[in-house]
Amino acid sequence: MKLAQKGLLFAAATALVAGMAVPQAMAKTVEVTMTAMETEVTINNNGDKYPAWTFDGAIPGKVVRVTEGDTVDFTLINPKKNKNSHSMDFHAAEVHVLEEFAAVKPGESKHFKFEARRAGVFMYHCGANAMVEHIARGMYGVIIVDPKKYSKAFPKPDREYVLIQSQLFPAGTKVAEYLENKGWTNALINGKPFNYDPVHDPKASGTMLQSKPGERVRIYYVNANINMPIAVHPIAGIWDRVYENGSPKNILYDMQTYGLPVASAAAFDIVSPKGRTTANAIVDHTMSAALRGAITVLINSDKAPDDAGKGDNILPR
Ligand SMILES: [Cu+2]
Repeated sequence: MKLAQKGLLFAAATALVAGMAVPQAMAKTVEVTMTAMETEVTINNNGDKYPAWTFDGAIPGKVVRVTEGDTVDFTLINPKKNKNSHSMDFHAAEVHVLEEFAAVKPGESKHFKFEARRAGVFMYHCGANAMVEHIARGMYGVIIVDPKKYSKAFPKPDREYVLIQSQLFPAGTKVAEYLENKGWTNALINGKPFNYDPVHDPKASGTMLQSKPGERVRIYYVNANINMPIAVHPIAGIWDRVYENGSPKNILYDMQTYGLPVASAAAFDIVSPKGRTTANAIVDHTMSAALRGAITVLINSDKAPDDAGKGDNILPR
């Protein structure tokens, strides 16, 4: 064998040992289309209606999920029948605020792409003028950017849930009133007060969050409030880990309460005791928010269905 061939063989063997020859998950392009809809939605467990502004007709908008390195190919449609301009501001994007995030008039649409370069959990929202009103009326959601690889420090969880908290102001609230934090009536979790808490609201749908004893449950918690930070605490539990901004690089251990400023998000891991049924109440320990709706029940029981907290069920509607 010639020396050059030997060298090539050696290089190939070294690459295999170093793991270089193992194909990595290819970065992909993920097409996402949303339609701005000014429409009535059901805003509580009593069935009351609210004149919302939404992405695709629901509060919050759909969960966007990609892997670090993927390209998001996004289109926003603003139908002619709408009265207002709308826009999209992905907190996971690094672009030009006046270009990609520009407002789109009724009857027009906008297309842009960005590479989701950083793993984490990021809010998205409409940023059209007056932004405060567009967020308050429901135009927000979450984009989860999964890391390329899970690890011991950032393990793949057994179940996952998205909880997006926001403030409900009465229909007709003026911009100045939003800015003064005046008149808000409820804390919404995924669009309704006590959405998953039949203890505090017997009319709650009953879709509590569920897991089996001993499982690792990861909660992606987003602060879509207008004015208030959130104190995220699992009553009768301790956060095994909190990943600030949802990043595998930012890990805190054994936390009781963790604060989320407005427009931020984090991933919270909880692992329930094995061998018995337990329940946690995941609250915003800011009492003015908790008692207005920011309480969510997580039941840890052998009866948890296998598909709860997986796939499309991470945001129960
Ligand atoms: Cu809008």
